[in-house]
Amino acid sequence: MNTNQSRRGFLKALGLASAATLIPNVVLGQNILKGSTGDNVHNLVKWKFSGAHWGAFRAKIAGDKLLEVKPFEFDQHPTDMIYNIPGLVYNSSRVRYPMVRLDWFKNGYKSDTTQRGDNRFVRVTWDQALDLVYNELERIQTQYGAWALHIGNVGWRSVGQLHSCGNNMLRALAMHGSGVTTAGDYSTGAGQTILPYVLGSTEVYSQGTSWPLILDNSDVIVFWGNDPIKNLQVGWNTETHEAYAYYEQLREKIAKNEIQVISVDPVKSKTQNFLNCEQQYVNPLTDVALMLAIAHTMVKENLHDQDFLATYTVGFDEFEPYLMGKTIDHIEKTPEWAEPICGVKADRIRELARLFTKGRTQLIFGWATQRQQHGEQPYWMGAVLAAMIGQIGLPGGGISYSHHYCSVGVPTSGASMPGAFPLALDFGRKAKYDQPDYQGYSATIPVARVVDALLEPGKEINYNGSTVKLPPYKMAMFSGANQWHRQQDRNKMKRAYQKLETIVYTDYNWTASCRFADIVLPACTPYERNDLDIYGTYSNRGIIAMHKLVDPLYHSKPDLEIWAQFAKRLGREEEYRQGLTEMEWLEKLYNECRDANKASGFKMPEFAKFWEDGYVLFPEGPLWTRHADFREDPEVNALGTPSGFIEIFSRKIASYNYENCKGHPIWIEKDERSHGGPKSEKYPFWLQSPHPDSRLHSQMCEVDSAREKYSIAGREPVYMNEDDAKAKGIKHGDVVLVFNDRGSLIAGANISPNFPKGVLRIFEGAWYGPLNEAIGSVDTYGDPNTVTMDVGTSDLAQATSANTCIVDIRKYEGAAPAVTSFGGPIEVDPIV
Ligand SMILES: Nc1nc2c(c(=O)[nH]1)N[C@H]1C(S)=C(S)[C@@H](COP(=O)(O)OP(=O)(O)OC[C@H]3O[C@@H](n4cnc5c(=O)[nH]c(N)nc54)[C@H](O)[C@@H]3O)O[C@H]1N2
Ligand SMILES: Nc1nc2c(c(=O)[nH]1)N[C@H]1C(S)=C(S)[C@@H](COP(=O)(O)OP(=O)(O)OC[C@H]3O[C@@H](n4cnc5c(=O)[nH]c(N)nc54)[C@H](O)[C@@H]3O)O[C@H]1N2
Ligand SMILES: [Mo]
Repeated sequence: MNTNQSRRGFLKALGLASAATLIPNVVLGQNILKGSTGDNVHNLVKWKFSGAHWGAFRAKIAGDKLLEVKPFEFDQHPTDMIYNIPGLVYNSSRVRYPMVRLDWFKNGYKSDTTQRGDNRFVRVTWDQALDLVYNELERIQTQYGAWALHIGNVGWRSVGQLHSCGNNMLRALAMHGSGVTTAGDYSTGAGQTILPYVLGSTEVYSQGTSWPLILDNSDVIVFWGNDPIKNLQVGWNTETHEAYAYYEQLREKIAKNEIQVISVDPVKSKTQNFLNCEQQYVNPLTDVALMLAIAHTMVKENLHDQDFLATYTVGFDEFEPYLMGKTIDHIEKTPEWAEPICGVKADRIRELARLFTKGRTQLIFGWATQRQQHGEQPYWMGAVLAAMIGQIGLPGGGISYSHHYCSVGVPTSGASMPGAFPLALDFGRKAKYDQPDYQGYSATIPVARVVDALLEPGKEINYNGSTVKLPPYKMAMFSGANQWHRQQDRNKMKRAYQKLETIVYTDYNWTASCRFADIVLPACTPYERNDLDIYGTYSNRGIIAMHKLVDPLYHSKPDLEIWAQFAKRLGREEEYRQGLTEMEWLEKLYNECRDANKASGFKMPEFAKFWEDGYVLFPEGPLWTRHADFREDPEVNALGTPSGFIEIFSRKIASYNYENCKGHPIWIEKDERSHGGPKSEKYPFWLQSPHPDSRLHSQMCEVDSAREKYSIAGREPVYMNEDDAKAKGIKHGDVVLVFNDRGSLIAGANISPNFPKGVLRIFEGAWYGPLNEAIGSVDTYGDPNTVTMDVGTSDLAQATSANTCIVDIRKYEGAAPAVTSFGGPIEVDPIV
């Protein structure tokens, strides 16, 4: 089935293919929202509408019970993850009550912090818990000052513009005082820092060339360290999954030899298997060596586009001598030089150079190659390669860093999207503690360096051309993030967290982050409150109503309620809420959006109608080519770089004098690397920890029915190839130990032909389940960040290096300890 056509058919049936209109629910055949026709008057079965990272869906409710969900009919490529939602709501790992860690309950901020992680907690009332949080924040602001409060970066929270838990916590904290915040994120820390110097924007969070133009114009598409078929399942906002239709068309074109697609990846990815395309194996972490040698061949064989380089770029003349072995390391970057590093035969490297310059070539990078030590380099070198090919700004040519994300490449509707609950203070209002004195410490630190701040307080580090002085913060507040999943090196974290006096977590799930906190506040899930969301993060395809499906379970509350109760302690509850109820807020956000759209010709129904229907959809916008305006006129449409051109050499970066990020891209050996790299004699396997196929990070790991499908012997799978397994005496289904000097974890062996020799995979987000609170204790479930390395990518971005990690593996001898990750805290009575 050509699903793109059927999607268009669907739009057409709704009168949307050409003009902006509303969608009456009845067009769908029957009034699905009103329950099935067989219901008798006492039947309480209802269908409601909602959205999630996994897509929009309808939910069947009987009484106050969520029974099942089915994907919204518009979604032609729903992910199976959507079916986990009832299991997410009804889960034994839910945070049920406000909880305080036993020793913190007894001794407050002077507690024995070596007990953190023992999972013993005391149940308290909401008033007790919020008083404790409030009093601690008072103490921190008065005893120390703003530098002592760390306000954790908000992670993948849930969708919903009103209850967005990050905005709610940040707004409430902003009413109270200031704290240390973070810069960058775990996803693209290196990419979003380097690319503004090179291409003038972060590129990673940008709309990309429309898929129809790529499909019509590309001769060669290269997915470089990129697995879109796996990663397009989720979106930052409610995901439409529209991009999948284009991958189906691409698969057909590959079968007909109309487009050649190469996946440059050490692993046979889900995308490669889906498209049935070529794989270009490369040794892990060595892409820059491969790219340099491709560039070298282009120069040697005069294949590079010198007109493009002269017109649109600066600095090739400083880069070329490096390529030719005349500067820095004085090594010529020949294919023969690269072969032993990257594991690609010299002749094949030359072939790739010829192939990339023969017809129209679209490079499409994923984000994993920048989530490694020196992760700035592959991104910069990718841009240099694309500049040498000379097709940046042409449809189906040039470089993209975002097509694997949130249906980038599906044209943007152009409609305005609803705003969100404000995270800042209203105009003219001030915080209670309004004069932050950071005592010489930095008020903002790079997000991945938050553990270093605790272990090396006062240390000055380089960061993107400036100096950051790490504050030895005393208290940390988190919401909508799972720190004990996303941050690297658990045992380092254990050591560091002992220095913290108080940690407050707000979540609906009892993750390891709650286990290692002192005060835990139970949020409800997004399915237990009313909200609305953007449908299609980049396509802005529509607006989704998120009906409350069931009442909040146990003592959990919507984030907005939690922080409104906190604001009450400041005497600012009304101000916090701006005097509006939940439904009044939704109506306001909707109506503001409706007014904005009226002006640009996008019609939206009255709020009540939208709320009953569950959605508004907008027609697809015009096709678009990234960087086309720059190509057309590089003077008028200059890039945001210092020169306005593509910077192959950056004077600015060169002026920082960083050893690990120089004025142009270079090959730098890693601290540790498999396949003959440093330390590989001791730890021969590369452990990659990409994004899970069956979860969103740590979200849904708690869902037992989902875990049953992929776990091995009750543990997170570690994927490996047959030969490696044989050599280690490991069989499919065995319980194994993965270890290095940083730590060890128990996992279940999954033998798979997708993995080459020397490569192991454990998906990130596996719930950390330490045997006990002691530093060094084994992780019983299989969290890869038990063994990953916590160092900055370089002095430039100081981003996460999660993918630079080598380990060894062996069969687990004897009975493995039970998994401790799931099922919530050990509730204790402080009196006994
Ligand atoms: N080894 C390794 N580590 C990685 C990565 C990797 O590739 N390898 N990737 C990194 C990347 S790119 C990312 S983005 C991060 C992701 O890291 P996180 O964003 O921390 O990951 P999530 O598991 O999505 O955590 C979101 C948390 O918010 C909670 N939550 C959801 N909805 C709500 C709500 O409504 N209210 C409240 N209060 N809480 C809610 C969830 O229960 C969950 O605990 O991980 C990073 N870590
Ligand atoms: N299903 C699902 N989708 C998601 C997410 C999720 O948790 N689950 N998370 C979302 C988020 S927050 C993000 S940041 C994105 C992440 O998007 P990415 O960072 O692009 O995705 P990853 O899955 O980490 O890795 C993609 C591919 O890179 C390859 N790779 C790793 N290292 C190297 C290398 O050194 N060289 C080469 N050539 N290839 C390498 C891996 O083998 C893998 O096939 O995904 C988003 N999509
Ligand atoms: Mo991410």
